[in-house]
Amino acid sequence: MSIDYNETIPNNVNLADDRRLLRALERWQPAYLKWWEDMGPVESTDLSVYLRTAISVDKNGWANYGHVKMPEYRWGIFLAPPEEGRKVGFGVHKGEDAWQSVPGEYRSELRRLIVTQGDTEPASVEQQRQLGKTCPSLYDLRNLFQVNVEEGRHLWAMVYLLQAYFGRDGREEADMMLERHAGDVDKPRILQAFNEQTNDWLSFFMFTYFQDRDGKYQLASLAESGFDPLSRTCRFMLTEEAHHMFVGETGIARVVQRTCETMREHDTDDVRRFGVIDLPTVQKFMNFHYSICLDLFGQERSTNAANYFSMGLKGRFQESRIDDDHQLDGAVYKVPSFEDGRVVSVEVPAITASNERLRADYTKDSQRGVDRFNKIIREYGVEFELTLPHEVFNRSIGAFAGVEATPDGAIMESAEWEKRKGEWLPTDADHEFIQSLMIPVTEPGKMASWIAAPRRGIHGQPIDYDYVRFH
Ligand code: BYC
Ligand code: FE
Ligand code: FE
Repeated sequence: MSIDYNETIPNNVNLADDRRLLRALERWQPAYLKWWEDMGPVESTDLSVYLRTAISVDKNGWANYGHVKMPEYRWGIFLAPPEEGRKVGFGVHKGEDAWQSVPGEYRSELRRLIVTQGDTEPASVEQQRQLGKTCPSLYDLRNLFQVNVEEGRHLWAMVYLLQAYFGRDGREEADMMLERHAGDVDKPRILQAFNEQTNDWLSFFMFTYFQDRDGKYQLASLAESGFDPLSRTCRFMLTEEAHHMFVGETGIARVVQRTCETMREHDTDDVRRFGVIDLPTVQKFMNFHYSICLDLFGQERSTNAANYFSMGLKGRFQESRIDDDHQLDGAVYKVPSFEDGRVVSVEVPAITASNERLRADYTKDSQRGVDRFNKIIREYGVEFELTLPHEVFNRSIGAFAGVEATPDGAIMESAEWEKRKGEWLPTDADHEFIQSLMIPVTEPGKMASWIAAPRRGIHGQPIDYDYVRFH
């Protein structure tokens, strides 16, 4: 049986004309579909979901809406349109023509970046696979699946690069993307935050708020790459990432709103008994997700990062808008460090500090949404402020790995941390409580007790639209 891949895989990379790539994809696609069936959203095979599918990169094509049977979703391969005469924007090759093929001397670094990026995409789908069973509404169920299919597409994007540009070892790496699994003891995903459990919807909203935002910042840095196909791929992925963060931000906002409503209505902050999530618990989940996401940026001082930058493979956030030489000759940057039991700030060569700089950009962006959550809380006249924990809190990578501290950054002994960490991170009892709220709501327009309705529906549809049809 022959499959018209040009038809089943929407693309703008001339797939039909590239026989070598087609053959690689012919091998990989069935394995991908098998993985989706085994490791993707549970019990989703028969569902018909109101999804957006990218069928081209222009304004009208990239967001095509309609009900789709989940396994028949058409995962496509899209690169943002080429920029005429694009140059390498930073590093030692600054000003040279951007590379249309892999520069031989940087092959392994480039492959490693693409593999690390690609690995996170299926990981997130695996982490979220149980959530469909406990959706708080059809609207949310649809958003979950939208995020999942797009993360699947992001895997396709990286697999395309590996198969099209890296020959045999690229094909092997593509196969391994489907062999590592989130939380697997023998073959875990590469980055730790992608091995954590995401088994409840509060975690899902925190994930899409914080972890997908790491995606935004990493993709933005890779979009600066001198390797043009990577740059173009990431630029297109970023258009999809915006929606994932929207799901996270509006999800947390709706939780906060529902809680504050209930606090006002009953004039109490003891709200768990009304089936809503108390704000201290929201704070604990925030502490957890934000801190594990800070780890995703790597070490504050990193020779890997310095190499990626000088080689022209991975830039800074919005590199071209930064007013400097883009080579960081003699430039310095302040990074946090832990010395004599104290957090201090030390000046290091800026080129080694690009992980830290990206993390700082990320923190600023994360804070903006938290400010909006606090605005909602204030509007209800509730006295409570959500905050991002200090960078030293609950870290496993970098200068603060192994250091114990409160969310305010007060250092403590590990014995005390063990005793008190339940004040700041979700405890088993907190997880149990959240799980007790995870009762599926599948009647169009209805919401679970713990979350407010969204302000509007999707793509002009009403909130009580049947976003997911069960057959
Ligand atoms: N966990 O020199 P360093 C997304 C390792 S999210 C475990 O600082 P580097 C998405 C590191 O590998 C975006 N290990 O590392 C979101 C190194 O190992 P070796 C994902 C870690 O390379 C939601 C050693 O520690 N994209 O798209 O400068 C849903 C030394 O570290 C971790 C990318 O990450 C960790 N957290 O920085 C779906 C972009 N951190 O060499 C999708 C590509 C570090 O000693 N990746 N290590 O064996 C990169 O740019 C870099 O690999 C990192 C790490 C920024 C992640
Ligand atoms: Fe992604
Ligand atoms: Fe994402």
